[in-house]
Amino acid sequence: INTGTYPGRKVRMTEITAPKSPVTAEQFADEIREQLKYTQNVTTEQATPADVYVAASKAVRNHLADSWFKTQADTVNGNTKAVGYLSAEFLMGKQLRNALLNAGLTEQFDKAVEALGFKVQDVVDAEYEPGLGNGGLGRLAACFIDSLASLGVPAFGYGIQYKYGIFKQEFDKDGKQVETPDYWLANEEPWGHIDYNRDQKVSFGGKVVENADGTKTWQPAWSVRAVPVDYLVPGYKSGRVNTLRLWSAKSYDEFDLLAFNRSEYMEAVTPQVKAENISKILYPEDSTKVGKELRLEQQYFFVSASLHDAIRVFYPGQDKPDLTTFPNKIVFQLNDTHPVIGIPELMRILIDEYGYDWDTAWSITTKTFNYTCHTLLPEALEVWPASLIGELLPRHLEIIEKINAQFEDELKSKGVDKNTIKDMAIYTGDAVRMAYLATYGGSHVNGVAELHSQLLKDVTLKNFSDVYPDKFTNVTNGVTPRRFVKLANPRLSDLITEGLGTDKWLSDLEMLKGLEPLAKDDEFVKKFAAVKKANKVDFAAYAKREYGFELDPNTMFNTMVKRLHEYKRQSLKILSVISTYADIKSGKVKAEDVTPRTVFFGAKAAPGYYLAKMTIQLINNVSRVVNNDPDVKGKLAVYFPWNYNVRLAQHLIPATDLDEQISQAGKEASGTGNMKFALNGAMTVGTLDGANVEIRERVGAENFFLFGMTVDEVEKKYAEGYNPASYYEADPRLKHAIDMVADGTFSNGDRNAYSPLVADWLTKDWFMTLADFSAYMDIQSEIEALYADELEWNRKALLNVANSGYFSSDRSMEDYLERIWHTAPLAD
Ligand code: F58
Repeated sequence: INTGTYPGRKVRMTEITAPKSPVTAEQFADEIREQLKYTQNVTTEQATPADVYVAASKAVRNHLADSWFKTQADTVNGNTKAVGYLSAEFLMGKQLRNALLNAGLTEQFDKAVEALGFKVQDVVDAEYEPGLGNGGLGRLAACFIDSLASLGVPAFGYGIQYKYGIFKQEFDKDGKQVETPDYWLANEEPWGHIDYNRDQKVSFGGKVVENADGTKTWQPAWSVRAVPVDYLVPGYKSGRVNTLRLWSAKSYDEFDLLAFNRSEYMEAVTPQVKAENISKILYPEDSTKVGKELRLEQQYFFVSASLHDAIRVFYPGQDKPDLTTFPNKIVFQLNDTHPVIGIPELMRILIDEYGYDWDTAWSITTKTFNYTCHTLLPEALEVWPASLIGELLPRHLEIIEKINAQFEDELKSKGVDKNTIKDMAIYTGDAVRMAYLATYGGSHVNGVAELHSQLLKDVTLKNFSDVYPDKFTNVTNGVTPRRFVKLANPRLSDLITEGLGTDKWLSDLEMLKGLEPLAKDDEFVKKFAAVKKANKVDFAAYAKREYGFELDPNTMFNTMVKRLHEYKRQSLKILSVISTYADIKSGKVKAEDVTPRTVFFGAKAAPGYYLAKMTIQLINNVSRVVNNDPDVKGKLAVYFPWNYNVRLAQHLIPATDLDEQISQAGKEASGTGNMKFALNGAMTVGTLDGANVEIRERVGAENFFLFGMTVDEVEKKYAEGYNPASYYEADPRLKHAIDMVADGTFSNGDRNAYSPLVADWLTKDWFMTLADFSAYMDIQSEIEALYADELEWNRKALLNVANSGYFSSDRSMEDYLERIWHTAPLAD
């Protein structure tokens, strides 16, 4: 039942109706047989687990079809505004288990597969994980569309179906990262439906001509065909199924006949190659600026197709729709700066394609868009050379210039001084600042955690916040409890349900608070401890099977998983591991005083990011040396499972005792791994950065291992002039650890192997790893003392679970609904 509050905090459906158990296991087995026979064209006897995977997936998809059609019809015909989530990345993870859960078919599937003579695990393993995102930003988009569907909010995710996702990571014999292409579509992919009949044309290049009546006509030089591939996004027990529409680029001209006739085969296929290149590859987050033209083409490609698609959906068959109502039909969220070209594109559509005047178009556009910023690093805010935009999108550059002129006038009329106006320019004459365009061109701007949003207002976008204070708001990130608790951690889910006496917490995660009294119940805490232990044993088996690792589940599992970046400070962790290794080996710490630990790293480095790749190499070689040293056996081990992805996260997070969130304060916008670990009963060692601040506030300072400088202390140190070498000299543990990296201990005696890394630490260390090292080492004794008391450790870990309900992406969505989108779930 939709509470109908508009706008409202309490938007969650009060009564959640589970889909009636739609089929029995026997019927579901028949449906799989049917799919095998008629769409896979194999008999059950001939079928492989991969065939069964495809057949079962299609059968599940069929179960969702009616709800999908109904949701679409209600979305278009109802009077509830929809949400369009524009994102260059959706890091979905595997689909089958999630779809089964939300379709209420999990048990039927398990039984049916066995009845057909297959192992469930083999069938589930046949799914290849789509990696259409780099990290946190892309995974967040996936959590958000899951939550929107689960809340019953009508929504479209719009993005790109890259042919190659994030690269596959391997390590060579020297421990270096090697990237290989991720061709995830090599086998049949049953989830995406390619809809050739709902295509859009997207054009590029050419010139703009002025007509006699003063209007402008863009005469593009070339076009590509954007074909949608639709993914169903089923809500959990909401009866709603939304759409994720990922665009694939196709050529209009299969090949150039003239060229082909001249037997110039390569030239003949050039147009096709050029067009299809657009959706060929996901950009790996990169510090270098290569291939930027293609990136802008990608951005415009999916945004233009999506805006036209929304008009098609909401004004079906209308040649002259009244687009002044567009912002009442759909509100678009710009997931970082990547889709910001949508602002001038909507202006162009309204003015050039539908004949609106500038002011009307501007009023529609600003009401339609909102912008989420995900970073604090100035270099990550996109700035496009005006020449590039001019070449690729000449009409858009004109529109951007005009937006900028209007903006300057507005600032002048508000009394903003000349220099500030210059600093705030959207268009500098040479470049276009996409974050500024988004801030001016949309209704709201938000950061992704309290601290981040505050820093956006105080630093990154200060001038804008001074002039438009009401635009700025915060929405703290969240994660979906369906994938990251229910699916990833079935044992903990069962225990939570037992403790609360209901499983309703899966759609109302604040209910976890009800576990708090149970933290006083030693018997319950012991059950909680047993869950963690069983998860660790499971992970050991998984790691053996997938990676050949020999793990000891009786050691503390200590994990640091995230993209490799200097600001995240994997260096701090590895230097501490080296220091501990040296202490155990030298006998400085007595063997009986050592808390046995297994340290896990998971991280991909951007292919062009030199120091990040060198850090990976160092970690791998520390792992090699430590794991082969009999002096530390049973006390310390280091593992770096390659190719960290959603699947590995789902296995490793539930098995982790201690999570590392150790970025330099003021650099991690939010983090979402931190939330997943807390929800799965890990303790966190972390700095006051991003959402760590809010996690600590909620779980209690006494249940969080805080260390390191604050944002203010960091700023002060930058201002004073930071000298990392002084920390190296002052702390003998640090000196010794760095010396070991420099003296060849982890490079078979080669003293040059890591010299760029060592030189950076000693002379630059921009993210102040060395300055926080002592505090980080000092907190380890606190961590180890608590870990020695198993019951107390688990009590605190349980309190982390009980108090992390706020970090559900359902709550994030409610905050967006209330503060930014001003819409609500569909009525039943
Ligand atoms: C991440 N950004 C933030 N960017 O770093 C993290 O703190 C936050 O929790 C998360 O967003 C969700 O808000 C992030 O993942 C990217 O991956 C970009 C992708 C495109 C290229 C530049 C990096």
